[in-house]
Amino acid sequence: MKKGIVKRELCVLISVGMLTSCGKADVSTNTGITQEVATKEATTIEAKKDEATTIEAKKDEATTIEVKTDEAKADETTPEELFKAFCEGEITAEVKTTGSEEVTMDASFFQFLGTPEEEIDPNLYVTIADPVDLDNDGEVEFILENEIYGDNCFDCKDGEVVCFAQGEGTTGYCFYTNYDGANWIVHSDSTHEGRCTYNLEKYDGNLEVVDSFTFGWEDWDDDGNKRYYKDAQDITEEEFEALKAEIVK
Ligand SMILES: [Ca+2]
Repeated sequence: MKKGIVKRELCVLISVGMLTSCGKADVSTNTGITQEVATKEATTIEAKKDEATTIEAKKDEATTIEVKTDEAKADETTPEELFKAFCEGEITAEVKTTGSEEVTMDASFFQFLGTPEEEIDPNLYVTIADPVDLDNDGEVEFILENEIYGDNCFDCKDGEVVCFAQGEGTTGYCFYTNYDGANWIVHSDSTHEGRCTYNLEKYDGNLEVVDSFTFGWEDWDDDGNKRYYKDAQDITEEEFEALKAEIVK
């Protein structure tokens, strides 16, 4: 009997113990859930913070991209588009001079195709010639031809139009020629008494003159007794004629 009572008591104790332990388990589980929720919330807040930071970063990135797009637009304007914009008066051209002052050229100075015939001034009327790599850098330059002054030469790149050579009238008629494997800009004065000169300049892609020479003849007394020269050297008439034939084609 005693054993039976002991067993029952043990059973009760075990049951109570289980209940108690169960109760404890519930409490601890609830606490665990609460902690878990708190942790999750914290994680969510952290994630949202990260997200906000990411959005801010993306905004910055977008601004950077926008700025870069504007820059790219300027860079991506093709030489043809730049020259067209100049001819249509949308942008001005910088005139390359030997001085330090800034000189600009406005296409409204010129007369283009479509000018009424009665308004045409031969000093101002220009025609658009085929583009040529005038500075020997592999990219073409653009030319406006005038009957009296000769060529106006434009380099169009990096969002800018630069007029680097132009005619100065009959004492400096401007044209280009291919000589000795390169293109050269020529200024000539060949229609006056007493002298005839050809001044050649070879440009590089930075519009710097990398080579130049002058040749011609002088006859200041106009007595038919000409002195032929190339730079400081005297040359023969035949040498002059041969050189001229190579330059003026
Ligand atoms: Ca070129």
